[in-house]
Amino acid sequence: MNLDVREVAELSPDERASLFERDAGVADVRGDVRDIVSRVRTEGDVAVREFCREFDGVEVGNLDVTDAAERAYDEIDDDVREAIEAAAANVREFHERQMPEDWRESFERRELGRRFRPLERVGVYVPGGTAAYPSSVLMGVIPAKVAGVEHVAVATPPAEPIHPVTLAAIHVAGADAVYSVGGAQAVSALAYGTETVKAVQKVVGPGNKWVTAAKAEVRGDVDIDFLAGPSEILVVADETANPEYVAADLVAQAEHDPNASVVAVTADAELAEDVADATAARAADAERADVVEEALSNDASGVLLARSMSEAVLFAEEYAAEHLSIQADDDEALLDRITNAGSVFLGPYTPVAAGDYASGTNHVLPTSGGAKRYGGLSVDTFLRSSTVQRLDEDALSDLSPTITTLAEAEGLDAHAESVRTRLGDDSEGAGE
Ligand code: HSO
Ligand code: ZN
Repeated sequence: MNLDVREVAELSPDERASLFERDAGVADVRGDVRDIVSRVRTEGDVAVREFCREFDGVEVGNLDVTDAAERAYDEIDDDVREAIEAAAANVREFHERQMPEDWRESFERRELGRRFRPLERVGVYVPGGTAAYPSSVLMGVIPAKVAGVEHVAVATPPAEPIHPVTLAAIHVAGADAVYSVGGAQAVSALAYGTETVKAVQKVVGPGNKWVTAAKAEVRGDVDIDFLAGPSEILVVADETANPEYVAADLVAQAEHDPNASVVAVTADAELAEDVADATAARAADAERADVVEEALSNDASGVLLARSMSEAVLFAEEYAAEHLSIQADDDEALLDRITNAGSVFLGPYTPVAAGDYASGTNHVLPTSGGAKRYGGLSVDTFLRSSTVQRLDEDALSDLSPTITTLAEAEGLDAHAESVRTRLGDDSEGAGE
């Protein structure tokens, strides 16, 4: 394949829309997904089995395959088991650091605080399909367990057998139930429950366009994390970047999905040409060359030349990448100017693959520009907070004029009365 370098300043409105309003095909499948979700909701296991047959070509025996996880752990190769354990330890450590503590403090005479409690039941979707995703098991299950969620269920597509490394990761991460179901039908089963699948309060995890559309569909009936669609990377590079490293990172994320969006932007014309050439060469050599080349040729991918690093920064802000890699001399200064990014990778020795698997940060991240509005999966995803307060008589009398005045301004006298009755005070609000 050939990759053309395009100039940021010359992008047409359509090209800009493809780059900045990425939806990875989710809108196209919303209608079909609505039918799948509602059939699973009304028909339960029967519909789940039928969709497994239709979409995965698998006649599932047991939908509940929880017991298989421990067996797989014992059976896989030692080096893979050790890699899972090592990655899991780093993910656990990073997420333990995120755990907030309950607190109570005095604000003058008011005692106020905040406490955090885990959700009780959550479902983690783990993609299957053309690749196995044991790493996504760790990224979904471990933060939930660190947060203290009692019942963490995993749903993953019903290959026969389910990839043993995925099952082993489920065991290491400590999931409580495993279901052999994928796609929109899995999201619906987790959201509404079936005879076999226990309904959860929140469905999290990445997925293809069907999974992502299904999460959008069930949102409201259950909570979801956010829409985490096919992978994206934006590399912001300057003339000091190694074009081979940039190309390697683009091809790595491109191999996930034909709908992946992989972009490099630089103000250096020579680097742009070198990245385009290196990317095309690596794509041709890639084991998953078909997927990589399709991802590279989609309208949301490309190598872009900016007129200055400031224009590259503006581009990055607008693109709001799932993964932002900064391969530039003054990477920290560039980072200071960029707010919109799911996860940031600084410097030449920090490939996105490090965060995908092993450094400890989470790889379930906002795609399609979601990074403008929210961050990736974390322990917070699995916690809800309550505020707590206690006032004594003096504290309530301090507040009384403010409460009663505002209550009266809102025409809600019973609110004011609930204060007055405690203070033996029958006066009107402070304004009177
Ligand atoms: N880059 C993907 C995560 C992943 N990579 C899993 C390899 N395995 C989305 O962040
Ligand atoms: Zn990846």
